[in-house]
Amino acid sequence: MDLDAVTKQSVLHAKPDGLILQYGTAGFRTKAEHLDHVMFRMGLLAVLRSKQTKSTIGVMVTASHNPEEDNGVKLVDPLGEMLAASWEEHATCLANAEEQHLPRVLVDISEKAAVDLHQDAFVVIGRDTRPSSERLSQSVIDGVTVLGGQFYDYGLLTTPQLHYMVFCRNSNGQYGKATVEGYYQKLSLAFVELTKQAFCRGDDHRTLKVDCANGIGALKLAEMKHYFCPGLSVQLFNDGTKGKLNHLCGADFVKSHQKPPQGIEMRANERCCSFDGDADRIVYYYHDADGQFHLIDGDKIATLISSFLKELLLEIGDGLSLGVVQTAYANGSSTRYLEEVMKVPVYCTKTGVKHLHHKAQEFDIGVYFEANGHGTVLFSKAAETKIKQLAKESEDEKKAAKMLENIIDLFNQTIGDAISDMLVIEAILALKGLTVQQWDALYTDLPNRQLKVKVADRQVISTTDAERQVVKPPGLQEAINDLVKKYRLSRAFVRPSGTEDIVRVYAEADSQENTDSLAYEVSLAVFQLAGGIGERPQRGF
Ligand code: NG1
Ligand code: ZN
Repeated sequence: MDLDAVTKQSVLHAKPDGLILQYGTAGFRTKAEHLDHVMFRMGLLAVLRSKQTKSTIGVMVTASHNPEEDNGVKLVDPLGEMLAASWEEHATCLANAEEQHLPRVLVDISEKAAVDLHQDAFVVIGRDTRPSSERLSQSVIDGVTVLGGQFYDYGLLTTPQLHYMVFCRNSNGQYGKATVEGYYQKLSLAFVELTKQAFCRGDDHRTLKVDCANGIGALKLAEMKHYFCPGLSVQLFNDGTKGKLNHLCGADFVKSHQKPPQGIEMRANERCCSFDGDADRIVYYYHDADGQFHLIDGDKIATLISSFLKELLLEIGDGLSLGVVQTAYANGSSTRYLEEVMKVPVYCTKTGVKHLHHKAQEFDIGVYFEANGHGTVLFSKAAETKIKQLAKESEDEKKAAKMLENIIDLFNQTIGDAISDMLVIEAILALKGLTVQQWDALYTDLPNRQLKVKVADRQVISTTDAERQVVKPPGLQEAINDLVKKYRLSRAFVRPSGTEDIVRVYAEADSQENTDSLAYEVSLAVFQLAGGIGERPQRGF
């Protein structure tokens, strides 16, 4: 390591005094103007991680569903997975080191992680469409080059595409070709194969309206959509030509406000979906004939997908295990439906896809989705081999096994991917001949509400039991228990956000009115018992 060169370059990417940032559930995320030094340093860290793992490492510059003025960065590990937990700590140390300590921290990390400094390093970089992203990804490149790493800059990519590229490069092309064209081809080939039967039945031409959050998803879908024709035609809205990224549109807006995005024309019973700003989340929705809005979130997506997979597994009768992984934000009705009606085992983990991802890896086939629409399906290597080598005795078995093979190719096995999830959902709806209303009618969501409370220090709250119970500050859980008891079918929990400086409150109950009251009362309890600041929570939204 040429530490003198690092020191010299680092001055050009100086850390603002006193700024402390944490590598959280989604990497570093804050206002773009505070991130230049973090980007440079993540370039340095990616080189060390690459040397240590002797693999290609990814760096993605994005702040996903956050406002356009924000930005963020996360590292992608060799198998296209989130960065290992021990390296999150290294990332935090490196990002917060004062200028003069930077060389020492780099040496420390190299020693602690037993990095072979003679090893070559290769880093691939992707970025979203934020105005700040291009400059910030250049700072990543400065970090990579000053430590002698090689790099390839993919430029504009969705987050899942970058994960895909990393995995392709580290699997010698076995997972696919590490190009955007390779990604399009892999997914669309699997989609066309999977839907052949549905579309040759002459079913009506299918149209889907997609709100792209004015983000990268629009550019990539526009390039890709001709591959789906004639089976599926997608119409893009909020494609970034006019509106602002994630502003009054996108998956996060639709999910949290439970209303349609601006900028999309919806007719009664038309199937619509929204991506988030980096295209790793998707939610569906429609207006019924009475003009009522219906949201189909990650929980209902997981239900549709797992029920289809369960049918295929029954057909091939092979005893592969299937499990669904959710978080505490999953609607109570979805958990009940999965467990009691579908008889599928359901597990709850802490918020953040890395937790869901790890749990899902325990099954032959692990379906994981956050309620906000981030998720995918993981097939273990053993399951994949079994499906491919199965002695197929009947035509039906053959058909089911072939479909499973296509589904394996269609799902991004590295991380939730709005494009690949959309294609799987569209394929299932077409094959099953399901309308969006029929899908929605699988179960009825319990009314729910999410609120945010500002407190002086959100870390005063600590939780257990997959974030469903508060252990600190004293008295808060008891207060929540008492409030929950006042309502029917009710549930509530609070947790400090990993991405914003707030505490999140979630409530569910038998009616929207009761849910809103419960959410308000719990917010007030947080405000009073956990050091609320600013305006007190108000009733009514
Ligand atoms: P936080 O801010 O920790 O709640 C949010 C989402 C997560 C996850 C991350 C990463 C909710 C309630 N939380 O985390 O599910 O997606 O952002 O983007 O949706
Ligand atoms: Zn995202």
